[in-house]
Amino acid sequence: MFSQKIRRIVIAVVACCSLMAVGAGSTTTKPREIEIAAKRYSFNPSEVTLKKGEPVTLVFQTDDVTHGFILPELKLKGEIHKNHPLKITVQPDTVGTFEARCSYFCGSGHGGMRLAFHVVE
Ligand SMILES: [Cu+2]
Repeated sequence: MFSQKIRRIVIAVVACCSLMAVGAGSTTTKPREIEIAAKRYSFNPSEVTLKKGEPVTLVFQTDDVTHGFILPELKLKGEIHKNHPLKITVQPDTVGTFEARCSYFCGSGHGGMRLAFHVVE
């Protein structure tokens, strides 16, 4: 029983050290970033291709008014404020084309603000 307890402690220490090793190398595993500019009344780029299973950070910025972003199929949403980039990390697990839209009323052309996501194998 005593040795079992020691074994557990050893396993805990090894697990802890391997987590630290992963943490130390995290700069190489940082998700790829895709910058997307939102402005009245479009997203630029208007189409983004993601790879299934690959984590990617979407960085939204605006220089005019507040915009929003919603993509129900990938359970993503947020508000994009001037001088405050919106960062959303996504790891899509479904292949297909999904259409995101602006979710914050930003003016007369708001309804036309669309952004297509193509998730490929
Ligand atoms: Cu809008």
